[in-house]
Amino acid sequence: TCSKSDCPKMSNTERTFIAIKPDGVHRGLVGKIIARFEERGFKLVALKQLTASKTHLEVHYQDLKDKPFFPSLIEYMSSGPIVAMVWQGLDVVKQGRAMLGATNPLASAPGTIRGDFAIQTGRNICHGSDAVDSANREIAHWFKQDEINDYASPFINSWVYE
Ligand code: IDP
Ligand code: MG
Repeated sequence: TCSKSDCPKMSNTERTFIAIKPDGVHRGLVGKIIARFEERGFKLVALKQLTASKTHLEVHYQDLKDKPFFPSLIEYMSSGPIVAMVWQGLDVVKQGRAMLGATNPLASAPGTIRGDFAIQTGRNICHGSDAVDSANREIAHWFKQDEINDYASPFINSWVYE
């Protein structure tokens, strides 16, 4: 037996909210971004395309409402369709952030999504939750309970985790 923090079998139920922003959709990067999470071994448990309302985005980005870029951020994020996803797996919140790269693509390492596909912060193509608490809040904000698929994946359980 092991405790949640050191036991992959017990802690691989962590979930994060990942979104492909309107620029990522327009630029045809949906497949490439999904592929990185699939190839890593994370499990896709929810996915939909939607154009988000400004009100919905103002709640999503509530912590940034006093920033000077907030109005342009809401404009950008509501300008076209977003692909919203929930990915599940061991340490997926932190790993997802690492796979995305830094907020400013110019500071993102090659090999990260932003480091490979983006240049400016205001067009950084993807979103990822920054902590387990915010992930849970964001998942509940973007998905209804019955849009999340709680399915067993024996292949992942045996061949991604030991
Ligand atoms: P994150 O997306 O890496 O978590 P946050 O600081 O939470 O970064 O900011 C949310 C989003 O707001 C960023 O991904 C980016 O699209 C936008 N943003 C953040 N800082 C700036 C800025 O200085 N100028 C323009 N847009 C910004
Ligand atoms: Mg953030």
